[in-house]
Amino acid sequence: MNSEQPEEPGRPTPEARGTPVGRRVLLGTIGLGALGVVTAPTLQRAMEGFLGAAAGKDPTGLTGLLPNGGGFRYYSVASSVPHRNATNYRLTVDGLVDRPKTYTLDDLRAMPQTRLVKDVQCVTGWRVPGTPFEGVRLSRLLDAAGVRSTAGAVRFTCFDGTYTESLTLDQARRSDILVALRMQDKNIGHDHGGPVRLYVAPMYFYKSAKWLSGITVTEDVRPGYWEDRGYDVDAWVGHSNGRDDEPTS
Ligand SMILES: Nc1nc2c(c(=O)[nH]1)N[C@H]1C(S)=C(S)[C@@H](COP(=O)(O)O)O[C@H]1N2
Ligand SMILES: [Mo]
Repeated sequence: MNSEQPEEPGRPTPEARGTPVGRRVLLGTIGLGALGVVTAPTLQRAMEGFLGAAAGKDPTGLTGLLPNGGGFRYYSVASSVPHRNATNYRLTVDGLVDRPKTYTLDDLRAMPQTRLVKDVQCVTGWRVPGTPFEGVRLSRLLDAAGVRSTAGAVRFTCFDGTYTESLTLDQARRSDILVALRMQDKNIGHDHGGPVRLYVAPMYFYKSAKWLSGITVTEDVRPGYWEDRGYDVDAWVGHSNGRDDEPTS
């Protein structure tokens, strides 16, 4: 069942603007990759399908009230993701840098950690208030690598083999963007993208790539996974993807 409910909407704009583009059409556009939720709670999805049908979309945040393990939905566009731990996790920083480097989990843990507590907001409407994230500032890793003057963007790759994200270099240097090791004051577990995920605090949660394995400094922004499917590259909460509501924090 629930075949009309993609894990993420394929293209936000038509729905956000009320154009009657059917989800079946969107699913056809997205293809099989988007269907691969690994351990999504079936009941939750069924209820979301029900509520989604009743509420149209989910501007009310009704589905956010469903029991789903701390308010988070589990999202993965890959059907299976290998597990990585302190022994075999690696993060590579390369591209237009003077000093490419590969970090182990212990390397990252040994660096100064920054803790931020803000609302998490998915572009589909669900929100988890006051969620702590902790990790190494992305800007610190970029500085350590020595970004070249020709660089203009940063591209992120993931060990799920599928998901990608990107930021402009100016965005990437913000102090509220972390290479996160902890979430909700625990080491990030596999389902939430552990052991290391990106955390882009000021943007919708799809920017926060899970299972982060590569940071490549590039000349230009290349749209990421969801951005190839219609979402904004500059995903500022409240100011993008056809939404004009303000974030609560
Ligand atoms: N590698 C990877 N990162 C990803 C995604 C994904 O499918 N794969 N989904 C994104 C989306 S749309 C959201 S809302 C969040 C969900 O994070 P969570 O599973 O920890 O709730 O991860 C983002 N990062
Ligand atoms: Mo999302």
